Amino acid sequence: MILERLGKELLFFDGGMGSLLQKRGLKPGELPEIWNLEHTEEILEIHSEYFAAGSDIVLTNTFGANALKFHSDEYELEDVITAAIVSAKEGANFGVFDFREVYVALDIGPTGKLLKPMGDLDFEEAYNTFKEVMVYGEEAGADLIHIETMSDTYELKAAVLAAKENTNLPVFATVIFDEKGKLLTGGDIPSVVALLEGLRVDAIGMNCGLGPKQMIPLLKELRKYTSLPIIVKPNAGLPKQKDGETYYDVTPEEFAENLAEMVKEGACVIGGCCGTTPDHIAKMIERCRGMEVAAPEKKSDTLVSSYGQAVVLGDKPVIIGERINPTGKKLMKQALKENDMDYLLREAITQQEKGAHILDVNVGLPDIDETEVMKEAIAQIQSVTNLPLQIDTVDPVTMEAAMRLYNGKPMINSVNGKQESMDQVFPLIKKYGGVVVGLTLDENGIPETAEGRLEIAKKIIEEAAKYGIDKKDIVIDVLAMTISSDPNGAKTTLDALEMVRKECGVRTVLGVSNISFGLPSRPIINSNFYTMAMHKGLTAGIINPSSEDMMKSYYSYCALMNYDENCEKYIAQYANSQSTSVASKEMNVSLRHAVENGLKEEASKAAKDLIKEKAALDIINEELIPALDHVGKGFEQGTVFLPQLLMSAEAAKNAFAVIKESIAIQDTEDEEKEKILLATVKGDIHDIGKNIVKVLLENYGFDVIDLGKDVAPEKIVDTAVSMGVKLVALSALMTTTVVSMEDTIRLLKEADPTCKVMVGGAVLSQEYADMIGADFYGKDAMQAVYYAQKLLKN
Ligand code: B12
Repeated sequence: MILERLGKELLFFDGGMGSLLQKRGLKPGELPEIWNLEHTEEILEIHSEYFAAGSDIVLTNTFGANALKFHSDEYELEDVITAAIVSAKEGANFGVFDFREVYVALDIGPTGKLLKPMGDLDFEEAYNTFKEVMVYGEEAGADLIHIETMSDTYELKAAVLAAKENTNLPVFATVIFDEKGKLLTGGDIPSVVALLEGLRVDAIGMNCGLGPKQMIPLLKELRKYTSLPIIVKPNAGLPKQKDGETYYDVTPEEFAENLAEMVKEGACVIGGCCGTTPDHIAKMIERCRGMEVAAPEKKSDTLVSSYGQAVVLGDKPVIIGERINPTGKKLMKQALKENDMDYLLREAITQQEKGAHILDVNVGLPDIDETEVMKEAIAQIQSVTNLPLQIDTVDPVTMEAAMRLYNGKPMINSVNGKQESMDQVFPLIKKYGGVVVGLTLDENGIPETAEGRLEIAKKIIEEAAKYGIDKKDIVIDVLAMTISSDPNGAKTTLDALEMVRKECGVRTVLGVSNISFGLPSRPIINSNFYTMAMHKGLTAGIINPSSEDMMKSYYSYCALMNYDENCEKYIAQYANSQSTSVASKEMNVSLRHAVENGLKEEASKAAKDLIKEKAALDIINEELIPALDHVGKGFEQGTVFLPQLLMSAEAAKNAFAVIKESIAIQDTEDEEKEKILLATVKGDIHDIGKNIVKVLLENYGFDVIDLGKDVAPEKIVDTAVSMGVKLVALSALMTTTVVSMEDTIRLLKEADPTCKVMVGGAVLSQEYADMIGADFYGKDAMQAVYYAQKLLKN
């Protein structure tokens, strides 16, 4: 069994497959997996070469073998996968000359589609896609599942769940990081660790994207957080281009040396990805065989995560925003009843802006479908904020539905000392991962003494251990009882906090505001109690981050206890503040704010308000474009990630839909309209600007034939010629797609030298436009109209 060896001895993977197939004649565009059936001998030969080089584990040729990527009229997916496994097994017969035990890993790559809300692939559809492949793979005899090259935590979660729920095979998972240690969708190393450890994979690591040298710092960081055996499968260096072809230039010797370094840094399953060959692997094994492996070290960090970041519940206190909860909040109740998700999103963003680290989400109301509303709330809140969430519900069905859908490792509120509660909640934590809040109450209610609460805390921790849930994944809530009815309430809670922290060695959480129920000026009591609680060891206070008093407690506590280096946060917060209390006003969201934060409904509303006082074009130029520029810059600097970029784009589109309505088509005459062909060029899916150009041109009486985005040069040329168009308008927003704009212009001019081309889009300039042979460059949509009028209306 591979699991018995994993982490105890060095295990060797194989190397690249794609480039070896290309050498053997795989054509561009041809599906490599078809070779499992049509060129079985070649596949078998590659596997046997890797086995002969010394690999312990080889990956099947199934990277793209899933229903979303693999389309063939001739072959069934099941046959492709079965053949892949048979070839890999056969490869061992030809390549293994000693009597070592070797393994065939079913290779699982990404589906090639983006999951909602970034793309249109549903989470469960992704899950089912992986499930199908994995079930075939296990049937055909795979020894383990290796999920690799994942760049989105959500897709990764779908794949791991599919493996865990439908097979009995060990699961290895590796992701693709950039040099800063970030996934495409923004996830960092701790967030990947939190997710994968929560889902209980057997080994974790990284592959592809980088060469071994660039991976070493990331490996160190990974080792700091993970308790699992670490896999590294770097490329043979960073990709280089020559004559339009990609190549990698790290030699087998250098690769071997670098990988030995990685073993010293803690990797215990090693292999290669793109550009590596049996020679690289042979040299690597020669160099590393016999090296001692660093046993995986158990870490005790309490981590919760979202798709983009992890929050450590450690010595420094963290804030859990309490506002998304109907209890005692009339407006929130109404919003939940009316399914007004934007209200929730606004609360989410406000709390983030005010300094919350985690957001509590509780939608429990008697007369709503809690499960459905919770699912929607989680999905929507995760699309506007990357703060980790606390799923707060007493209903196990809602809890499971939310945990399944959640992108990351959530905090779960809650379990308690009642047997029934533990029986329901712990299996869910074991399966999906999460940090669970344990309330110190049981069948006999809430103990009046601190000792009584400590006993329940111990019971919860012991029971969790039976499921293999480590105490680092439990935070205890010793419960704050209101002092107006229980005079010893605060003291008992504070004592219990201290005992639990010291005797159980776990982190703690507390809903702070309950303490003052029934008293006047509650923030005074709350904030003082909050400070006392932090001093007794409260890790996470569930508070209202918009409360000035609570935040003062928080920032001053952190400054006083040296959790705020050089009092930086404190100074930033209060250096210029004169006022002592600012009444929290209902936030009036500006269009810029709505677009920057990806609030769709708010963006339409703000646009509706603005259009009453401002001209459409001014709104576009002064609000929409600057807002998108702002997120674009953040994206470039690595502070904004694709999901947020996407939500901003959606919000901008919503606003534009409103603005568009207000631009009444002026032209009513029946005259024959001049045709203009419009498209965003091949490879480019940015179409917001193009759509603005379209509306303005139509508004000025032109007949716009809109071919959409990502349009091939041939299609543009064919349409222009067949429809006798005299002006073509092209949009491109990326440096990489200006090339296809150039191709399009060249082909157009060949087909019809009289046809004029105007171009635009953020990356273009007059110089660029001249260089690629355009007739006109317009820096904004209005310029498109002026040029069209000059050309066609004279
Ligand atoms: C919104 C957005 C997205 C949205 C697009 C949604 C959509 N349906 O359009 C999403 C999230 C999908 C997206 C995806 C990606 N994006 Co993007 N995106 C942006 C962003 C933030 C805003 C673009 C925008 O809509 N601006 C507002 C409109 C109104 O402006 P505009 O298009 O320039 O149009 C105006 C004028 O230029 C002109 N105009 C436009 N077309 C034409 C045509 C003619 C004929 C004329 C005369 C005038 C004209 O008129 C318009 C109105 O005045 C920009 C950053 C930025 N500030 O530009 C990045 C940006 C363009 N994206 C970028 C990147 C890298 C990507 C991705 C590759 C990210 C990824 N890793 O997957 C993918 C690309 C996928 C692909 N193959 O195309 C980079 C490009 C870098 C570069 N220089 O090459 C940018 C610059 C961000 C950055 N700074 O890194 N993106």
